Formats: sequence, C-alpha cells, structure tokens
Amino acid sequence: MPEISTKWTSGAVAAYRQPDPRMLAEVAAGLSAPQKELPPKYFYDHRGSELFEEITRLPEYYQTRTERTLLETWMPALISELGTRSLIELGAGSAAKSRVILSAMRRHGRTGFYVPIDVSASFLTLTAARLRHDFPGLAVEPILADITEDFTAPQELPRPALFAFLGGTIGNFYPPAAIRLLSRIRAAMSPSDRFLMGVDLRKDVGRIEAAYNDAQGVTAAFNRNMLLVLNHELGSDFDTERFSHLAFYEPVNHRIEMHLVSTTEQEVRIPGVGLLHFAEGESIRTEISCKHDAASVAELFGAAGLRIESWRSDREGLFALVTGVQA
Ligand code: SAH
Ligand code: AVI
Repeated sequence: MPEISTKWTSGAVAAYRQPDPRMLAEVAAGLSAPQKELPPKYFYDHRGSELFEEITRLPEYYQTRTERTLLETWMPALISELGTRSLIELGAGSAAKSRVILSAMRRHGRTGFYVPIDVSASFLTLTAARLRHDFPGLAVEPILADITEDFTAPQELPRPALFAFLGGTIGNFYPPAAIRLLSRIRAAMSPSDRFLMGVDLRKDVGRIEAAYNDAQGVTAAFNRNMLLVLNHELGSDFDTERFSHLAFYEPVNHRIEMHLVSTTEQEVRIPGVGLLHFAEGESIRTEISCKHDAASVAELFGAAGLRIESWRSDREGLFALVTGVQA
C-alpha cells in the first residue's frame, strides 16, 4: 500500500526540468494578467508549511490560538452528540488543532478514521506519521490532492463523518471558487454528516493588518517562499531580495491582500513561459484572505446547498467555528 494516494501530481515531486504542466499553465496565466497573480497553494512546499506553522505561533496571528480555544471548548460535546466516527480534513497542514477533535473521538470510544487532505506532500507524510504514532489504532489515510480540483473522499468511510476545513482557509478562495469547493464537500456528505469550518471574522482593520505584517518578518518570508518554490519547480530565476512583502486590508471585498512588490525594474526568466518584465513597484498578488460574518458565511453556504446549523465565536468576535448540514 502506498503511504499516500497521489491524486494530484504536483511539481512538488518533480525536478524542474520536467515542470508540472498544470503549474506551468497556472503560472503563465497568472503572470500575464494585468494584475499579476499566483495561486496561494504554491506557498506550501515543506519549507512553506514550516513557515506557516511559525506564523500560527506569532503574537500578532490571533487566528490559530482563538480557533484552538473554540475547538477545545466545543468539540467534546459536539463529537459526543454527533457520534462522529471519521474526520476528513481539507488543507490539514500539521493537524495540530485536529488533535483536539481526534482526542474527543477517542474519548468517546471511537478510535476512528482520519483523512487529511493537503497539497504539501512531504509535510502531509510527516503529519500522518506523527498522528499514527500519537493515536494508536487511528486509521490515517492521507490524500495528496488539490482541493481546488475534484477530489474524492474514500467511499467506505465509517459514518457519521465530520468534514473539517479549519484555520480560515476558506478565506483564501475567491467567492466563486469557495462555493465550488463547498458544493463538492456537500456532495461528499451523507445526511448524518456534518461540515465544520473555521472563519476569520471582520474586525478592526489594524488588528487584521498586524496579523499579516508581523514584527519578526515570518509572514514576509512565507510570502517570498513562493518565489523559491517557482525557482525550484520551474527553474525560474526570481531574486527574492528584489521583491518586498506587502499586506493590506481591502475594505470593499473585506479581505487582506498579500503581494510581492518588485523593488526595481527587472526581468525574470521562467523556462516554458518566457521573459517577464516587472516595473519598479509592480506587484504579484500571492494571496487573498477574506474576512467573514454570519451573513457572508450563510450566503456561501446557501449557494453550495448547505445550511448553517450552529455558530460559535470567541467573546472578542475574532474568529468563528461554524457547522453546516445539507440544506
Ligand atoms: N488547517 C491548518 C493549516 C492551514 S494552512 C490550520 O488551520 O492551521 C493551509 C493549508 O492548506 C496548508 O497545509 C496548505 O498546504 C493547504 N492547501 C493550500 N491550498 C491547497 C489546495 N489547493 N489543495 C489542498 N491543500 C491546500
Ligand atoms: C492558511 N490561511 C488561512 C492563512 C491566512 O491567514 O489567510 C495563510 C496566511 N497568509 C499569511 N499568513 C497566514
């Protein structure tokens, strides 16, 4: 049995002499748009996943610790009430917070079934190995897949299942893509299953912007790492020193935008794409991180055939955990 079923053959495992055709096409399309743009999934090679873990521990990044407290407060009762036997998690990363759910499942006598889905290949392998070690008896079946594409959850899941999408990662999707993803999750659910999603809430702009402009520069390193991923996977010659980190709140669409700004006029070569020109001050948008409220989540859910069942947020209204059922 392979340790990981590969549903997405990414550049992450290919040498740059044979670049992944999908990656090449996405990069070519994104960098030829008037506002140059790259998909945020390309942050996450092993180093990118490690940098994200560092972000989660930053004092400015309130999201992870707030969501963890919500999970610790709510999961024991929710898991007991639902009788959850399987956890399927999209964009699982280190699964650090998922352990709260898995512990609640174990406490209720269900050793269970865990399916972490992620694009970050070697990090996913590590996460799976650590969980197998720490949760003896837990069946861990990682899936290397791009959740912006069709992905298939295992058919024979012990039910009821909980589909989890934590961390506020839904915010990294433009609304049409978010609705497509939520619709696919809904299609994979049975009536007894639940969807659990973490959402970063709209709040004081200063607080949000600080979370993406940390004093230690970890978010800046995470942002620049995308250029190193491109250099490694596609053989491009981005000089990370010539791009600076920019993150700001865009109030019309309620989102953080992260950009890499060219600090000089320069040319960058990407084999298979060509020579790209950057004017001084021209940027590549590398990520959006949409902030939500109950109405915007209800809208996304409604468009995907889901209905909000319950909503929990912290006292300060920083972050929420929401459960959904098929509408
Ligand atoms: N759920 C974790 C990690 C969030 S970081 C937490 O809450 O802390 C976002 C995660 O989603 C990363 O692990 C990244 O590798 C994964 N990811 C990003 N884009 C993805 C995509 N298109 N398909 C699958 N996984 C993706
Ligand atoms: C994974 N995602 C929810 C993070 C976010 O906050 O949008 C990624 C991130 N980007 C910069 N810092 C963290």
